[in-house]
Amino acid sequence: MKNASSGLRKLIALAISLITLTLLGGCDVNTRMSTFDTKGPVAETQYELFMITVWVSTFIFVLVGAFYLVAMFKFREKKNDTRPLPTQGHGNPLVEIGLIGASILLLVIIAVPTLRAIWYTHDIPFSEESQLGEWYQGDGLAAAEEDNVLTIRVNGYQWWWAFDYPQLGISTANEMVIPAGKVIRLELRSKDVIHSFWLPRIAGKVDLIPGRTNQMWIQAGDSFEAWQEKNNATGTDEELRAAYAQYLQDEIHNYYYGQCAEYCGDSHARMLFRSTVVGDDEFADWVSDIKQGHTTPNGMSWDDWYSTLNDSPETLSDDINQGLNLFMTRGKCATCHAVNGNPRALGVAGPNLTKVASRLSMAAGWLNHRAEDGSVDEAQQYENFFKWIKETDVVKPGNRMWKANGGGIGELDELLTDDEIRKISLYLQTLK
Ligand code: HEC
Ligand SMILES: [Cu+2]
Repeated sequence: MKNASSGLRKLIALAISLITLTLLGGCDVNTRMSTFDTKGPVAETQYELFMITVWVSTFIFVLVGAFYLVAMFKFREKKNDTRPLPTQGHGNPLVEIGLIGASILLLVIIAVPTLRAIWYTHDIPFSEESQLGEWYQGDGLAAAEEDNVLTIRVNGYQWWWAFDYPQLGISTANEMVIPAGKVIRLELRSKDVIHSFWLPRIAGKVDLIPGRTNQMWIQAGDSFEAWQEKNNATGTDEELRAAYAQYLQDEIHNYYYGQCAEYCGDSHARMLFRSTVVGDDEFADWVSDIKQGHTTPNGMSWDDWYSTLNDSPETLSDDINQGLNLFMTRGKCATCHAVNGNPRALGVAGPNLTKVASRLSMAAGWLNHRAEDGSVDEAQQYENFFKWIKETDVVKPGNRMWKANGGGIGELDELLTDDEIRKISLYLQTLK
């Protein structure tokens, strides 16, 4: 009986070890949201701090484990053991004070770099190269802002993100476009409950708290100086600049994955976001595209389009014009969504849809239509738009497009036919 149960116990222990090993095999440090594969000084500082803590903890673990094992083997009861209990070393002042001292020392070893990292990631470093006047060649920059770094206001909503660029007069949603290698200041606010901004490979995490403005800074990739130092780069200034530009191009320009990291209600797990890191010129082009917004599908002025809609709507009979019509009228879309250029689409309760068709995901990163080569998969995008409008509550339970305080599209089933949803989706696909 005794033998059978100890055999069973061994079997269970073996099974647990095997399952654990198999599960650990699933851990991959090179995933798209890995904190081990850092791309910038903030995430790197946080990674280094993490590793210090890991080493200190490992040291304690090994030491305590070793004492434990020695005690276990040396003093274990043997067959026909007649030895008395070993002497009990309870309350030895030397040992106790020594252990307290050692604990304090280890905590200090962790505390000093922790405090340094907190200050470092909070205070925006001075960087001449990052001043807007130095690198931003696009439009809309006030002279007073030339000495400042780019500021982005991150607004958390249940369950999506608005990114405002106040110095440039633009807003976007869910996909934050930023220039590579520049220090950027983030102002973090929430419109409802507490959220948390986490862009693992670049920086994380700072909470967005209602009624409060938090601040952090990020930088995708190293600064020129830091890059030079790390690579011991030598050469003429021109060569160095070219090599640095190449580094940004090859290693930093990319599409990064982020996530709300503070439980915030029904669809918290579906509150993702993305960040596209681009070069200075591409960034300036993007800003001017957003500023300019969209024209009417048939190239009329917006005033003409609206008077045609009034006087002879039958002339706006193709799918795209009808899609726009539905977007502005029965679909109620423009009450919550803004589309730059369109003077009557000014809603603010939902994401700004300017250039929404150029984004590689939608519904705060939950529906993906990024093809493998990094371009928009248009067939998938159409499907995503359609599904989102048709059954937004299924895609993201509880979301505020479906269930607003009055005015949501929850009853849309009766309002729009599948054919009308098709037209709206086709119209949305023109917003690129
Ligand atoms: C009551 C306000 C409201 C109305 C009306 C509304 N929306 Fe939305 N919409 C939202 C909100 C809020 C979100 C963000 C939902 C989320 O991701 O949690 C959203 C998200 C979207 C998105 C995804 C945008 C992105 O960047 O991920 C699209 C596209 C969209 N809506 C299209 C429409 C269309 C088309 C209509 C009309 C049929 C419409 N919306 C009507 C509030 C609204
Ligand atoms: Cu959230």
